[in-house]
Formats: sequence, C-alpha cells, structure tokens
Amino acid sequence: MTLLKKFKFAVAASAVAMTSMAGAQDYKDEYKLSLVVGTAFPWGQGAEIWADMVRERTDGRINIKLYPGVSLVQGDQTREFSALRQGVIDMAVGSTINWSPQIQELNVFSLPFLTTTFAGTDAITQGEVGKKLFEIIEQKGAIPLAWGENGFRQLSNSKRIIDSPENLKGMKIRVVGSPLFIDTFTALGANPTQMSWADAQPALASGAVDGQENPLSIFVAAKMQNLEQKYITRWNYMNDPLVFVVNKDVWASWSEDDQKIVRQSAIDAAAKQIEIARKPLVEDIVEMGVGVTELTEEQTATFAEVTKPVYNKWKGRIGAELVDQAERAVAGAK
Ligand code: X2X
Repeated sequence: MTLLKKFKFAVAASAVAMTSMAGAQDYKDEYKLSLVVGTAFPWGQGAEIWADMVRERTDGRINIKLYPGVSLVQGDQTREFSALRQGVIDMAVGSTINWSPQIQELNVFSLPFLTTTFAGTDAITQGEVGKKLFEIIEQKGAIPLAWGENGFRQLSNSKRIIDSPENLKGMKIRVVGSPLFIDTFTALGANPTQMSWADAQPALASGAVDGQENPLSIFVAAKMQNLEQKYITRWNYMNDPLVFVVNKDVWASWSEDDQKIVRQSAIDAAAKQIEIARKPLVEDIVEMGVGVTELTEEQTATFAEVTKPVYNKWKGRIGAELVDQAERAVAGAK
C-alpha cells in the first residue's frame, strides 16, 4: 500500500468509527433522490451536482442516485412530498408547486404577478419568508436545506400570439397540480386542465391541449417547439423555486459531520443550479422559429388586474400575514 492509500484508509476508518460512536444506524448503500426532470434540464443538473459533491465530500459514505420523472411516485408529482415524508423517497429536489397540495403556504410563489424579477424572487426565498417556509416544511416532516429555481413560468401555445387576456379565450391550457392555477387561467378566460408533466407532453403533441406554462429552460430541454408550441408569451407571472430536501429519518441517521457536508453541498449546488437556470434562452428559442412576445408594462398590468381576484382569494388561504411579508420583501428589492 502506498502512503497516500494508507492515509485515505485511515481517514475512512475513523469516519466509520465516529458514525457508530454517535449511535447512528447503518448508512444505506444508496439514497433515492426524486425529481421531475433529468439532467438535460437545469433542475436535474442541480441535483446531479449535489449528488456528486456529497459523494466526493463524504468519501462515498453517502451515495445518492437520481430518480427523474418522479418515478418513485409513478410520475404523480403531486404525491412527491407525501412519499418523501413517508420514507419512500430519501431526498428530493422538488418544486414548491408540486408540494403545495400538502403545504398550502407554498402557494405563495404561484400568486400571479407577486413578483416579475429575480431580485424579487431572491428577496422572498433568501429573506424572512424563505426562512418561515423552511420552518413549515420541517414541521411537515422533512429537512429543507437550500432554495433552487425552476424559473419564471412563461406561456406557450400552438394557436396565436397572446398579449392580452382576450387572446386566451377558450384556449385549452395544461396546468400543474395546484388548484390555484385552475383559478388563474379560468380568470384569464382560458380552459385549463390539470395534468402531470408526463401526460402534458403527449397532450400537447396530439393537440388535446393548445398550450402550457413552464420556464424557458423546460421549453428548450423538452423541445416543445416539436410539441406544436409556436408562440411564447414572456410575462414572468410567477417564479417556481425548488427545494433541496432530505427525509427526516434519513437525516437523523447521518453523523453530524455528514449532515454538515450534505447541507453545505446543497447550498453550493443550489447556487450553481440557479445560475444555470437563469441563463438567457430567448435568442435560441427565436432561432428555432418560435415567436416570443415580450409584454409591455401596460400589457402585464392588464394580466395582473384580471387575475387580482384570484390573488386576493388565495392570499386568504395561504395566510395574509405571510403574503404581506412576501409583498414587503418584493417592494424592498426594487
Ligand atoms: O410539471 C411541470 O410543469 C414542471 C415540470 O414544471 C413541474 O414539475 C412544476
């Protein structure tokens, strides 16, 4: 054995000794990390960065495997948080939208036009509201470690340019799993249908639905130009943060040192993930032959006005105090 190898062996052996001294249960061979989309997307890249960092920094003690397509819950992304809580899932990089059926407060991000800027988003997630939401997630039985970002959700469709609510009249739009989205698109005059991400793609391809809303990074990686999506409206009506999270019992089974490593790696990976997710993509999309409509301030204000009753209704459900706090954070960011 070379000296270096001997040294590495000694370090590994002492880490094992420390773990058993702490009375922790045996580490699993593999930790299952759930996510909706894989490594072709910034979302999946963030999860991969996290998994690689943890493997390296724990000398392989914690080995994370990615399960994209929310395959651990048969593709039903609205059940991801329940499965995480129950231990069917060990870890996740999950969207606040998908967890909002179990955690009402996470709907705050889906309030239409709460903020249209990255500065506003950061003021919410990195401030008091973000802290409060992490406390709530922990009370619900999981350990949140860092905020990532799916991105500002933009509207796409196969039919026409949309720059006012009138253009949306009767249009069939696929929406995600929180009833707030049904309310928003109904208020805009559209005909929204809730379906999973897995079902959305064939539904767009066949024309069963005309349009959908998702960040541009999702549009590009899923090649939605090939799913009949010819028009995009860039309206930044909501940002969709991600949460890097660990099941409570799994967390408790790790030594304090390993917990520190996993937490710091989540913070580091999330920062990189957000950077990747914010890469501008409009030029690439225009080059594909997709029409991108940028709304004027006035046009955006019209969409915000029409959806204001939905905002107010859901503000009450989410908790007026929390939403007030988010509004103050956004105001302070400007
Ligand atoms: O289903 C979606 O639209 C997606 C991929 O963005 C989420 O999981 C929220």
